[in-house]
Amino acid sequence: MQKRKIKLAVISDVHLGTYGCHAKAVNNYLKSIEPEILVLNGDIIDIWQFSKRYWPDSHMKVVQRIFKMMSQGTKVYYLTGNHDEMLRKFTDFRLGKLELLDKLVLDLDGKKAWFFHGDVFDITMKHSKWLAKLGAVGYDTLIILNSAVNWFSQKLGKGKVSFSKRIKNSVKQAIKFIDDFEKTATEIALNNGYDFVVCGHIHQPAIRDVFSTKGKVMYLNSGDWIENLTALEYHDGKWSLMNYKLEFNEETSIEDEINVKLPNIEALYQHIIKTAV
Ligand SMILES: [Mn+2]
Repeated sequence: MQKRKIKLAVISDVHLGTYGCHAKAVNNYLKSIEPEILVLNGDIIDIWQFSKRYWPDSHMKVVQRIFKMMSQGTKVYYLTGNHDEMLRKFTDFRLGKLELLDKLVLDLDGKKAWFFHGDVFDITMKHSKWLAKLGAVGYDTLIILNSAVNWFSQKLGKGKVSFSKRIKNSVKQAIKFIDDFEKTATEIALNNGYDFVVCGHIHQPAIRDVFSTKGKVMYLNSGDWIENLTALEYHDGKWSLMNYKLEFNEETSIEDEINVKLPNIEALYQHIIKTAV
């Protein structure tokens, strides 16, 4: 199988470092593409649940794969989510082809695309829907507000406000949450004149046109790599949803292995001694 050259790929909610993560599938998918731009739209490494005890080779390979893609020319934007919010301290960090941000606006063939994870809506939807609706409140303000609410919530011993926790409560609640999420995202996007709004967070892959009196916006969600195994792709002026379960099978193979073996300690020692002279 040949690698596909595409303009842009978006993945989110990989949750590396958790048992639910389908890291091998992520690897297979990333191996199959050669994008100019890769957007990692939040919750890539699950730092909330991260433990030193669970970090298999397949998870390490995803990280190495992304670095390999960068070395081959792919520009990578890592947009932080709630499960990797610790990285928000380093927002605007840049290293070679890697950029760490909490939102991204790209010009795609003359159209404005707005990318962000989406957890900032958790609070606004629950506590003050009007706040998000105002649209006047900047995205950065929402992030600060979110961290503040989570901080208080933890101090009160209630834990963080988590979508996955809520979805377990009831299906009806989950459907309402997804609906509210999509409405909030599209309303703000319309108010700001974006053509595309691209989120993750709710683990619900989607590509849909939304119309209102203010105009039209396309709502996109890259889904997740826990259950749906999906990604968004943009190429030749068109968006598409990649569904791993439909497009890959056991026979799909792309030759491009990465070896995660670390050098043995003796070899490493010799190397350090040698270069020191
Ligand atoms: Mn999330």
